[in-house]
Amino acid sequence: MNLTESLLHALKDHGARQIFGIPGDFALPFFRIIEQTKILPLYTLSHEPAVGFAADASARITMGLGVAAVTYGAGALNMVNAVAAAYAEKSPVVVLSGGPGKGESRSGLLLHHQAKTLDSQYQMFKEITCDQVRLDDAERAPADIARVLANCLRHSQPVYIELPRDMVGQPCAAVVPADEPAPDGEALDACVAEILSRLRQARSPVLMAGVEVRRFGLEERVARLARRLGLPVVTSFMGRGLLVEHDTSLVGTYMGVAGLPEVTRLVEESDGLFLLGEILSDTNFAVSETRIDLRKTIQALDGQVTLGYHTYPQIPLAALVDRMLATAPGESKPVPARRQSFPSGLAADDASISPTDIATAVNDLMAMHGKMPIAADMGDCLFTAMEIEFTPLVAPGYYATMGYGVPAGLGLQAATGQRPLIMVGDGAFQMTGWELGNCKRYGWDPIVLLFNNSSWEMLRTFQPESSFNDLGHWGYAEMAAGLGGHGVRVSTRAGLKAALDEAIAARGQFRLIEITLPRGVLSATLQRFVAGVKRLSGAK
Ligand code: S1T
Ligand code: MG
Repeated sequence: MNLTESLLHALKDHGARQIFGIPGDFALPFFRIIEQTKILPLYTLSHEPAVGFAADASARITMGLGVAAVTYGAGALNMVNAVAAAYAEKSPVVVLSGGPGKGESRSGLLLHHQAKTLDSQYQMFKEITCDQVRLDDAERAPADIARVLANCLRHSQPVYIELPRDMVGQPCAAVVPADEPAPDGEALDACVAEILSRLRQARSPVLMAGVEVRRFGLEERVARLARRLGLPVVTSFMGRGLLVEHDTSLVGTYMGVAGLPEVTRLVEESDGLFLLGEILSDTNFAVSETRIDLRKTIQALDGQVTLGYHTYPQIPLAALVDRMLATAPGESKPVPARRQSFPSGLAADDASISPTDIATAVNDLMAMHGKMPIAADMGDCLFTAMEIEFTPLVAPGYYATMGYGVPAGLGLQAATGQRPLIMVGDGAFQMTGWELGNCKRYGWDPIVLLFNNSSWEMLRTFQPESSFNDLGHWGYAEMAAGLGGHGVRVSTRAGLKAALDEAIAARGQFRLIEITLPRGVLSATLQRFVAGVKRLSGAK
């Protein structure tokens, strides 16, 4: 077996199911082996940011490893933003970059794709990955690969693997997965006892399920734990889409002043807020109506548990949940059903369309035809997604990069085979929407809802005097055919409903529905968010 085959088998053994990539001369040798061995299917896309976003989404939706294969320099550095997003949002993406061979640095010439030194790329990726390796020694390679992939899964964060092009065919032993160190049993018991006692004493305990719950495949167990403890469950903005397929008392999404008042009150008045795998970010907590005193919460994140002023180190989330299930009293307790309600029953009339009408139309569609997984970009489309029935959702809810939606939808369909709904603004579509041109080759057929307000509307909402937020009119619907899909533009609610009914009935090509939104019309959720941010900041 050669080094590349050993790496590919290891990726598959650690949960990778496909590779997204764009080759280059530094990567052609290992792309050839990927294609010839078929150990993992390869999907090439058109621009490396999309490769990173698709790999990220595939990891999130399958709770496995995402793999992004690129060439050295221009390819890998083109993907830095997508890998940074995966790092910030704890998505286990493996960056596989081709690299110069050993002898090339001795030529005395600067290499093409080289920025500063030949090691610069490796150093840059150190900032946005939890482990890195250059596979320049076939003897050491199996142990190095085992360590890096174990860290990718243990920390649920990206890792960087550089494959010098003169190493790809070197004979190499198989990779033996690294052992997972067991946590300290006594510390785990003490931690669980303290958490359970804190929750029992609380008048109004609440469980907030964060992204780590999904990343570590714990949704079913957490749903069981919530029932066992009789806890109402909420998610944060970033955690939206979690637990939706599990029987739990999922109340809604906490968004502070931008969320539903009953959910905001439940969280902010709780005297036992249990943050399980939740990232403490501004998009999740900065718009709190009343400042939540995080020192009074129970926080389990990044492999440790903090209660008040003390921390239990080395407490992996899975071990914590399992030990809590083993320790908590037997029967499930009844939890009052307080499920969030969502808009439905769109009036199919000639009125213009608002983002909340889009959510209503999607809720009607899913009520009739079943749930669809959603990939959402950054923009009002993501706030609108909060008004859609609970369904699996991949979105950059914290790092908040644009360009994520379309590639993430492609990654979602490649990884699961399910037809996704993609929600994307016109500004974000201009960045990576063209990746839809790859659907035909791979038989992907997402339904794409393009929120066209001809504007960077989120920015205009905060700075209306700037005309640079105007994006003008692009004929997105007309472009769809040229990209191998079907496009239609709608500007009334009747038109939107008809377009969705037609799209859901047609399979085999992507369906782009360009939705004309009147300038300044925002989703109900974004309106509350903007009003809340302005009120909290004292702005007019
Ligand atoms: N570039 C990238 C890659 N990501 C970003 N988040 C931004 C810039 C800044 C930014 C926003 S929201 C926004 C920009 C440019 C406008 C989005 O426009 P569009 O996709 O049309 O959606 P909508 O019209 O609903 O706003 C965030 C705040 O940083
Ligand atoms: Mg826009």
